[in-house]
Amino acid sequence: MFCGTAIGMASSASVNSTSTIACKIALIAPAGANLGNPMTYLAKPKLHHPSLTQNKVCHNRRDYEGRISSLCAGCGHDSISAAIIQACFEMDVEPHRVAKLSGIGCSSKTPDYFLGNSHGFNTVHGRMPSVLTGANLANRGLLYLGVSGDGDSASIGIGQFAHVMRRGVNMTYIVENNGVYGLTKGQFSATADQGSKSKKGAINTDTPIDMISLALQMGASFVARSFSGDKQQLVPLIKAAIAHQGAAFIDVISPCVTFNNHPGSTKSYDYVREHNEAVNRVDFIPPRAEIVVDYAEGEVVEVEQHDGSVLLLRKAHGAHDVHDRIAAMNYVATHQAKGEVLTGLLYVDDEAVDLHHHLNTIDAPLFSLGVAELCPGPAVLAKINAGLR
Ligand SMILES: Cc1ncc(C[n+]2csc(CCOP(=O)(O)OP(=O)(O)O)c2C)c(N)n1
Ligand SMILES: [Mg+2]
Repeated sequence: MFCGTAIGMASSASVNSTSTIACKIALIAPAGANLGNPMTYLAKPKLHHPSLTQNKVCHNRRDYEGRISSLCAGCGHDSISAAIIQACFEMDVEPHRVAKLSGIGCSSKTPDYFLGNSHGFNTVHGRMPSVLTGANLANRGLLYLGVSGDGDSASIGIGQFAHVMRRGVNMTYIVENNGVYGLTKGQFSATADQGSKSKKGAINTDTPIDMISLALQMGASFVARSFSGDKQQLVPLIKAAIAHQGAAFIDVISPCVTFNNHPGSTKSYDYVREHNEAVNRVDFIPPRAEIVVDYAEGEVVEVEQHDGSVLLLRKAHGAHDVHDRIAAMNYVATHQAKGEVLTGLLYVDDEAVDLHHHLNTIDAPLFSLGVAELCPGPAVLAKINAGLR
């Protein structure tokens, strides 16, 4: 079902072709490249410094990279890719155990720029959640990473977004939120704040959709917001979301340097830096690792997840309880009314169960089942039919 590269991104041109494009591509191909399948992208050299450290599954950080990004220099989405790479390297994730899925948009292109050795599926615009749900039901043995944009998830894909959250699909769902349709030249998206200005000066009159509030309302069991420019906050949040056994959602404000990084935008680097209200800082402690705390007790809350991992929350504001869904919704709404961007872990249900639990599905991935398990025989079938008469 999956292939190592996202569908639609690999070139199918032939080197035997006399076309100028193919010849040019062949000229820039690195030594050792497979010239039977010339590339329309720049390949990263495979070489890396010998002193690069390896993690517990014998990979160095570069093994978690993908192709060279074709996004604009300074794009927040590239920082999110770097955070995903760091989180997966530090968590000793085996790349072949990850399935990364996306929709359409600059944000949805990014799975090509990280985890090049993982499974990838670039779906139709806004339809990633249903493909992810199907893949997850077929094979629960993989780690599912859904990557999407505010247009992909809050406009065309909003129905799919709502249902994947309420079903509790075990996944990490990241929205790279820039408030615009970056790929199609900067139209306001549904997350653009009312009254915010486009690059050309138009004012957005529509009420915004807040993805965090929607995810909380729809039943997501891990909800966080972060900023692409704050790796210190984002990396542990991604790790915690990956370890979470349920629907984990992270809304990452990710400025679009080309279409939405001007005064009047509420998704620009300057605006988010000035209005970032971090509710807590998360330290992620993997299962069985020793917990070492170097700050005052009382400011720290421990949250143990199903897999034994522990989240140490250093609270910036004593009042917020991350286990209280309703309080989180109020907290987000109150800060939003003040024009502040609330970041950090906002809600977690450490007892969360996922869609497989609700449906009581078999533990084994479907591909591993043989005829005996899939076809119980005529006697069982007759009994089922009799029960329906
Ligand atoms: C069915 C369909 N409708 C519209 C489009 C045009 N389109 C391509 S990307 C996009 C919006 C992407 O916005 P977002 O998800 O925010 O991604 P960004 O580029 O901002 O990262 C649109 C409307 C499309 N590709 N397919
Ligand atoms: Mg966008």
